[in-house]
Amino acid sequence: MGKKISVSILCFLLISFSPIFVSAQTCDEAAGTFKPNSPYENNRLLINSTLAFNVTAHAGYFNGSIGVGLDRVYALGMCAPGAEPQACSYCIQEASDRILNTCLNQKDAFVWSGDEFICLVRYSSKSLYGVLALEPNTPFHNVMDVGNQKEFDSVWDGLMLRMITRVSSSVRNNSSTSSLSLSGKYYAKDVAPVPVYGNLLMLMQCTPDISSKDCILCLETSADYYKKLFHGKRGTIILRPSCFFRWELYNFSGAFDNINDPPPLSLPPPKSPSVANLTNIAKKGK
Ligand SMILES: *[C@@H]1O[C@H](CO)[C@@H](O)[C@H](O)[C@H]1NC(C)=O
Ligand SMILES: *[C@@H]1O[C@H](CO)[C@@H](O)[C@H](O)[C@H]1NC(C)=O
Ligand SMILES: *[C@@H]1O[C@H](CO)[C@@H](O)[C@H](O)[C@H]1NC(C)=O
Ligand SMILES: *[C@@H]1O[C@H](CO)[C@@H](O)[C@H](O)[C@H]1NC(C)=O
Ligand SMILES: *[C@@H]1O[C@H](CO)[C@@H](O)[C@H](O)[C@H]1NC(C)=O
Ligand SMILES: *[C@@H]1O[C@H](CO)[C@@H](O)[C@H](O)[C@H]1NC(C)=O
Ligand SMILES: CC(=O)N[C@H]1CO[C@H](CO)[C@@H](O)[C@@H]1O
Repeated sequence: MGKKISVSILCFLLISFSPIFVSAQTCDEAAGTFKPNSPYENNRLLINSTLAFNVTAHAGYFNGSIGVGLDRVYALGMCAPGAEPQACSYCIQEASDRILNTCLNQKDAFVWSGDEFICLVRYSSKSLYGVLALEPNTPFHNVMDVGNQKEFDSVWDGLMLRMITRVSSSVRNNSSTSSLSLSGKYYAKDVAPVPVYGNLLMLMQCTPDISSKDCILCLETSADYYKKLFHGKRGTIILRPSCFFRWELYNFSGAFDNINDPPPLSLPPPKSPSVANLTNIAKKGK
């Protein structure tokens, strides 16, 4: 397809406090550009000034647009389920602002951002609602390798398949999920014990507007991507406009503070990783 993509990354590895701030904004060069001071830019600025408010006002998920015709700007904002409104607002605001400051003239852009939890912001010249977007994708991987691949792979496959089935089953008990916002529709985090490393931790999320079939496709595409390109590495993050996929051998992003979905774990807590063991957030070549 040969899409041209530019990616810039901000990353802070706060080893002593363990949350790892991951943030990568992707400006989609293939989707067209706009001129400075154009109505498109103006509409984008308008959305930026209200998006954080609108996301928190809609319990963690909002999609909307401003403008007409070719100047119309669509946007989507989403926080991970359970995020406090204030933290959600901050995450969305920071992410939106960063898109505007980095993707200076690209009409389409997205960013997954955050430390304690993740949030997503997308801008586009086309309607985003219900449309699966696999590309552009932005992958990262740990530079370290896993030993004993066979045993590891079978745990990895089992966890991945279980989670994809669970995350995408939109048939949910309404009464038990009514307190969750839309953003929790396709969200799963889970842990499985692996030999040597202790725990394998995985986190997946799709935007709630796509179908469960598309959510499965998005996550499976990311799982396949890992297997084709980063098989044997000790951690992977794959960011796509419609879905987030990350797994690590350490407790990342505080995302695993309390795992409610599966039965309680009684596993040894993972040790704090060394720098070399963290998934390498390196700049992707243009
Ligand atoms: C986006 O909105 C926030 C909050 O209103 C503001 O502080 C920031 O400067 C805006 N970003 C740009 C690039 O205008
Ligand atoms: C956000 O909500 C405000 C009203 O509070 C509205 O005027 C604005 O257009 C909304 N933003 C978007 C992007 O729809
Ligand atoms: C959940 O509620 C929605 C409407 O609120 C309904 O359409 C859907 O069928 C319900 N799902 C289940 C599994 O009960
Ligand atoms: C839905 O969840 C409630 C509370 O957890 C439970 O009592 C009820 O039996 C569940 N209903 C179904 C159809 O699973
Ligand atoms: C990475 O972590 C493993 C345990 O998960 C440990 O045995 C190894 O020494 C660590 N590597 C480095 C370079 O610290
Ligand atoms: C993961 O890290 C968070 C924050 O550092 C901590 O509160 C939580 O107990 C940890 N979870 C596990 C399973 O170690
Ligand atoms: C939840 C929500 O706000 N959904 C809206 C997203 O945008 C489409 C149109 O672009 C609306 O139809 C949805 O209602």
